[in-house]
Amino acid sequence: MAKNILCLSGPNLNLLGSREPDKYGTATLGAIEQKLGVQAAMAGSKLTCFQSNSESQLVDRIQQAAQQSVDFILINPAAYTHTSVAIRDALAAVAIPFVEIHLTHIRAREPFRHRSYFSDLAVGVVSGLGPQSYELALSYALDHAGKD
Ligand code: CA2
Repeated sequence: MAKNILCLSGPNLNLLGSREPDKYGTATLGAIEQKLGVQAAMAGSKLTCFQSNSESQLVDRIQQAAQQSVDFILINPAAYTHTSVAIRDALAAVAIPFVEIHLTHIRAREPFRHRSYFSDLAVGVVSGLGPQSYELALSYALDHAGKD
């Protein structure tokens, strides 16, 4: 069955590939998303990607997902991981299963990055594997979305 998957990326991830490559790698978000698009298409599914620096836009996009029959969400909330009750509440409200993604290993970084407002609601968390964190999360979604 074709699956409808939404991939959300939070603040500053639009800078990927252009700043701090030692920490966040050299791949641009566009390149990561393009690869994910191919992976989804090869599985006969639809992937829509959205990045925003704005908390309210991410909340709005999650609310829209419920009207658009999105089966599964992949989300790298970026810095909002550690602060956003609003995005957490939106994900809880729409009740669409999601995987939390991080390029870096947040538990191995500064203590303020150890707390996530999302992990306990997520189906799972993929952290620390660079762009492969996105690919592995998508692979899970393609296998499990819509199955309950
Ligand atoms: O490891 C991740 O994916 C993070 O979600 C990335 C966030 C960070 O706040 C989280 O703790 C972990 C930061 C995204 C900023 O991305 C940049 C990319 C290139 C240059 C500067 C920032």
